[in-house]
Amino acid sequence: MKTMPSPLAIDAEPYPFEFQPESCALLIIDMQRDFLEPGGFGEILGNDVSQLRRTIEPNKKLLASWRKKGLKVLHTREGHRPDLSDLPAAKKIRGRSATCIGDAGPMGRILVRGEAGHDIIPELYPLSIEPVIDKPGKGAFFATDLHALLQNLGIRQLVVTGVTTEVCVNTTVREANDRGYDCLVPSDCVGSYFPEFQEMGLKMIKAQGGIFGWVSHSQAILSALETLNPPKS
Ligand code: C5J
Repeated sequence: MKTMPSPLAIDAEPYPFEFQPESCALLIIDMQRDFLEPGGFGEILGNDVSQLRRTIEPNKKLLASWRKKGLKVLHTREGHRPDLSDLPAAKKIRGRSATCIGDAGPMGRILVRGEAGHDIIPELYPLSIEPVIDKPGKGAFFATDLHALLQNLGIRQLVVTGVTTEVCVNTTVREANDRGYDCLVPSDCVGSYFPEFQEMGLKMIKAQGGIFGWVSHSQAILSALETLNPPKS
């Protein structure tokens, strides 16, 4: 009978996360040029992109180590079809901004699939074997095939990173939790334009005994990854 290897305990709050590498995927949320790069949609809206850019280096290190161990990686991008047929009117007009989704921006049409600003930043660019989930909403499970992919891959744990902490990361963690996944969020690999939302977004995940999941630091995950054997070729 095949036995599962015993899980590795990763230091986390509210208590250690029992990491099962072969059934755990790294899910990187919306590390898109329009959110992170100077001159993108995020900055046009008046946000300080440096609050998000500090997550690039820790994500790069985590991604490199994750790939080295041959573990599963998935990426998401928030955006819409070029004809905007999947963009609800409520989302288009929300915020009453002069420039909104679908309009011309500095990196092409804002949050439209295929445009430069919609793509993932070069520092974390997906490999061809890594699925990219194009999502029209904030949560990565809404109107996508993410759940089916994870089920087919035998995944039941997620390390969730990316932006923004209180919006797409939190929504995705909540959706994942309701579908039976255990989520671990490394605090230095998620970012918000607003420091107070960064703090509260993480607190909300780990509150009440880990109501939506666990919060840790990428170093704790890197240390656990170091103990794993390299993949069999
Ligand atoms: C937002 C996201 N904040 N990826 N998107 O609109 O969090």
